[in-house]
Amino acid sequence: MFNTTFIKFKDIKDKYGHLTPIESKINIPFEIKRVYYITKVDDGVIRGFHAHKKLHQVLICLNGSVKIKLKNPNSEELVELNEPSVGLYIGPLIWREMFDFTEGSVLLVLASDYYNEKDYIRNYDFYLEEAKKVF
Ligand code: T46
Repeated sequence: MFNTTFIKFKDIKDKYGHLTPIESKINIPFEIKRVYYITKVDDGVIRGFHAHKKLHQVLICLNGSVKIKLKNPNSEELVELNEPSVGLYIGPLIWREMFDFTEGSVLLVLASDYYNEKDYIRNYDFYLEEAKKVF
């Protein structure tokens, strides 16, 4: 889907375990200004239901798995993150819904900017209006 892609990071495995390095503007297509993570999501909870006007993000499921529904005005895709060496890039004007977090799952998010509620589009009809200008 336009404006989303998977990013494969290095998975350095030795007898001591696995290590995945991530470097701003090297493995991630933007400068990382913010990091947050989502944990302890109860069964049946669906998060998201928004798009961003300008924000770029990469989502990485460090433990367990989570499903993500991605939408633009023309198409819809369902992806699952379950591997700490795989990131999901989501660019501007992509609607997202995250669900089926498994017990103990940890969803790490790297973001291109500081938190700004004004960058969120939380109304789906307004989202469609804005996104149709671009897609
Ligand atoms: C996204 C998906 C993947 C902050 O105060 N600072 C922050 O940096 C963030 C991300 C959130 N918040 C506050 C805003 C809300 O009061 O934390 C609360 C929960 O945020 P929200 O309902 O937006 O969480 P999600 O899981 O629906 O969405 C989050 C991100 O907000 C969003 O940018 O793309 O994860």
